[in-house]
Formats: sequence, C-alpha cells, structure tokens
Amino acid sequence: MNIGVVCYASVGGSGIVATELAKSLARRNHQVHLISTEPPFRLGDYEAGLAFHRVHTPTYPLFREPQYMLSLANKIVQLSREFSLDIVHAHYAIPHATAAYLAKQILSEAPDVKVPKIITTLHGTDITLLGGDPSYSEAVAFSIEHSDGVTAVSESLKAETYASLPLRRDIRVIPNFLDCGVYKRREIPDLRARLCPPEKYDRLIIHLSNFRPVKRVEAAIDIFRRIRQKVRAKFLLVGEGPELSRAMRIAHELNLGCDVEALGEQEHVIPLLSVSDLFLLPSATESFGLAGLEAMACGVPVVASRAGGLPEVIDEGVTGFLHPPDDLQGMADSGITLLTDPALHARFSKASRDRAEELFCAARVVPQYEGYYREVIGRE
Ligand code: GMT
Repeated sequence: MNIGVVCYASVGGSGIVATELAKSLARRNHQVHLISTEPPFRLGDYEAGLAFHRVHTPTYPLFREPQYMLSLANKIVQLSREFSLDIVHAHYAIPHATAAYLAKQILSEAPDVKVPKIITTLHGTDITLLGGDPSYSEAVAFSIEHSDGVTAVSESLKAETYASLPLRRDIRVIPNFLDCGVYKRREIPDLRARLCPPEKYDRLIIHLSNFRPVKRVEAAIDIFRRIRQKVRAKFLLVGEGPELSRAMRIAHELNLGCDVEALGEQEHVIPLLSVSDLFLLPSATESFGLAGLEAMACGVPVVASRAGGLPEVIDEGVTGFLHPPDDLQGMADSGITLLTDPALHARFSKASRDRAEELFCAARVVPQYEGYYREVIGRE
C-alpha cells in the first residue's frame, strides 16, 4: 500500500507512535510517506520505503496566524497526486483529521486521481483536553465522523470520545506499541554507577514526559519526597516542558535538589530506563501512557494514577501499582514496597517485560493497523 502518515514532530507520544508505525510499515514493504513540519525526533536512520515530506507554512505580513491546516491539506493533496496514496493516516485529530478531510474533498473533485481513505487515530489530549473545548468541538466531531476509519489507543479513550463528542460512528481500539527488539533492558553498570553512585544511593527512580500540567510532575516530586524518607533513592527527570523549572524549584525548596537530576530532552531513553528501578507516572489522566510502556519493556515497574487507559497498560499488582491520582501517599508506599523487596521487584520487573512483549509489541500491533487499512479500503 502507499500510505501517508501525518503527525506532530514535537516530543509527544502521538509523534513517537506515528513514527514507529511508519518505520514498521516500511519494513513490511509498504511505501510510506511521513508528513510533518520537521523530521520527528525518533525518525532515526534512513529506512528503505520511508520518505519524509516537510509541511511548509509560509508566513505573510497580513497573517497573524500561521495557516498550518491549509498548508498540510495542500501537502496531502500534492502527495496523493504524486504517489497515489491509498491511505492517509492522521495521528492526532486536531487539526490533522480536518486537514485530511479537506484534502480528500479537493481530490474528490479532481479527475483521474486516486482518492485516499482517511484514517484518524485519536491519541488522548486531542479528545480529553482539546476536542471537547467549545472552540474546537464542532470541527473535531465533524472530522472524526467523516474519517473513513477511526482508531483510539485505548478502550478508555474510545469511551471518553463517545462521552465528549456527539459521534455515531464506529471507533476501533488499536493499542500503542513499541519495537520490543529495541526496547529492552541493557546492562550498563557504568551509567548506573554514574547516575546512582552506590555510596550515596540504593535505588534510582525515573519520570519521563513532556512536563505539561497533565503530567503532574509536582505530584511526582512529592511522591519522591515521601519515598526518600525511607529509601536512599535518587530521582531522574527526563524531558522538557513548561512544568520542569517549577518542579525543580519545588525540589530545591524541599531540600531534595541534590537528589533530583533533570536531564532535559533525551533522544536515547532506553539506557536511562535500563538503569532505573521504578517509573513514576502520577498523571491527571493518560489515554495510554506510552512512557510507562517504554519503562515496562525495559523491565521497570510503574507506579501510576488509576486514570484513563493506564489500567489497560499496567496490570495492577502484577507489573505495577495504581492509585487514585490524589493518593500520593499510596503511590509512595507502593514505591517503597517495590524498592525494598528485591524478590517482589524482580517479579514485577519480569512481569512488566512479559506484558509488554505479549500485548504491545510492533509485531502484534502493526498487523492490526494493516488489517484495518485493508478493511477500510475494501469498504465502498
Ligand atoms: O500527553 C501528551 O503529553 C501528548 C500526547 C501526544 O499526543 O503525544 O500524549 C497522548 O498520546 C500518547 C500516545 O498515544 C499517549 O501515550 C498519552 O497517554 C496521551 N496523553 C494523554 O492522554 C495525557
């Protein structure tokens, strides 16, 4: 198939999943065209069958606002003409599903051009934080309703989509995934000793996100403070975003400054996860929690909020522990239990890896997307 994949290039789960999907599809002999404003940060080395196409949004003195949706629709039209796309897969509804819809309308009026089917994948914040906002809801609902196929990354997000938008159409749940051959624990004793010197610390805790308010990094710092009272632990913060500097300020105010290290944005997270013992994810909501899955694949148990799709990813009491988002003491107690009981930790670590392999590997999930594409193409 000739497949266009539209995504955001910025750090965020939807861009990561779209890029991994594009790479996996290319490896499975499809011709894939990744469409974004810049090469997504996890694109990596050249893959045969995978081309990147940049969306340029020219500025003009008359415009105060960048016309991204228009330039994206235009790009999809041009690429469809040039490569006879069978599918345009829009990751994140806003405004990608709308741009794809507009492109399809333009192509429908053109003679002798294949009109691609539009698939929209809902990722979470496009529904839970933005989609229902009165400033967007009509256009978002329309674009989802008029996509040829719609997927959501969890049952929870599917339910939330129906609850927040007046939709009648079917939504297929296809979970997020990763390349289990790449995402696996490596033994890197030097890195562990550097980040978690044994004379000072026994355990290494990690949080990885884009540090937006929904991630509640402040809560993660408070959970760490409670764990730190019982365990000689250090906390690594990986990523960049609006809440990072406030989180660090709070850590300093709590006299935890030396025990919390912010590493900023990191392209290679597997080594960092590999040397960690526990992942904290106390988000207000999370449609899936891709970073938690990355941790699990590297054998790191997750303590998280019982919110959104997290219970579909984390097997409560088997691969991690879940608590109501405001139960910081509960999350801290679970963290302490895991960090102070080596046998329990080893069991959870293995179960985490096993669950990632069993349910969320590319080899299992990518064929679900391929099957869905074929199903949608076959519908008239
Ligand atoms: O949540 C973010 O910070 C960004 C957003 C995105 O589009 O990258 O993440 C959402 O999509 C991810 C990939 O499907 C999911 O793993 C995240 O759980 C989801 N975030 C939220 O629901 C808050």
